[in-house]
Amino acid sequence: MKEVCILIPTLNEEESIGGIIREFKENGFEDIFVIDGNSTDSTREIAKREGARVEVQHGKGKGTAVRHALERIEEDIIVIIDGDGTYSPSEVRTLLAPIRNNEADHVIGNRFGFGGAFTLSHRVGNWVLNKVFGLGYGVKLKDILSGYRALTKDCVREMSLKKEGFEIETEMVVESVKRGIRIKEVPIRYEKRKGVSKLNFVRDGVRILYTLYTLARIYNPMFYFGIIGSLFIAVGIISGVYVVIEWYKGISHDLLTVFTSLMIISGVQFLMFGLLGDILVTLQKDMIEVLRDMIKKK
Ligand SMILES: Nc1nc2c(ncn2[C@@H]2O[C@H](COP(=O)(O)OP(=O)(O)OP(=O)(O)O)[C@@H](O)[C@H]2O)c(=O)[nH]1
Ligand SMILES: [Mg+2]
Repeated sequence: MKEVCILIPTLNEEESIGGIIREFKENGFEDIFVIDGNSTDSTREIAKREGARVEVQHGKGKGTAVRHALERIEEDIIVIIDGDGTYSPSEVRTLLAPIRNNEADHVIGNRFGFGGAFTLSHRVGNWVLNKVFGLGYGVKLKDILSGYRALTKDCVREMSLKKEGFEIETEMVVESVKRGIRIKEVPIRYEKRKGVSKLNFVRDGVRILYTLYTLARIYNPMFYFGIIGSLFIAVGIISGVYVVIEWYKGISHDLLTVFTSLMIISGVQFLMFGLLGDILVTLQKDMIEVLRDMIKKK
């Protein structure tokens, strides 16, 4: 199947990479591209021996590696799969089906579909990040961070990807939503990883959360400014309640009263900024629709 390229980012995955490549080949997928992050074990040697095209990435991080590889792939469909043995190559047709049936351009393997080998912290962390995504972008998905997905080359070309680390999946999903690319989730199995994890639960979790937040600035200004505004107002309410309680006891806090007013006024201003941003975004979307219609009519 020449029109599909299987892309595998790897960093010290000698325990699993050979088996993954073999299984894809057994399923009829010959075009396999391993993008390696300067592994110090025998990942690259094994991948070459099994007949994959192997390149060493520029720079550092999974995101940098994936972006580097995407620029080099010419095939119409790209399947991205982690090289740690957690995903099953035999399920690749499940991911390709919605693209082939013209139902979607970006298919995500949903690890929660069949339960999945998650630790409690990873399950909770993923749940929180998927919920924040739903709130910020208005699209309900169950597994935005999955390491097994299929995309058309056309939709990859439309995306503007910049992230260097584990935020790359988040950026791909956000870019898809922003550009109206059709996303579909399909249930897949998820096994326990072989080898050592490269993910730092807290550091990478915070980075992904921050990415979700910052990328919403232009797409959903009310979400972006609303969070800051609500925080200001919450602090203002807490200090305000304290000031009033103390005032009833006969103690007045002048400075804290000024601080409370400032917090509430600033909070309301942030909310208004969000509202204004929302109006601008809506107007811009309407304008784009009108321009699209005009181009179609010509
Ligand atoms: N090329 C490249 N690949 C990387 C890099 N960091 C991680 N990877 C690969 O990206 C895939 C996902 O990394 P994992 O460590 O499994 O991260 P994860 O799946 O989010 O976390 P776990 O649930 O602990 O497995 C694996 O195939 C890694 O080898 C990197 O800097 N460069
Ligand atoms: Mg993994």
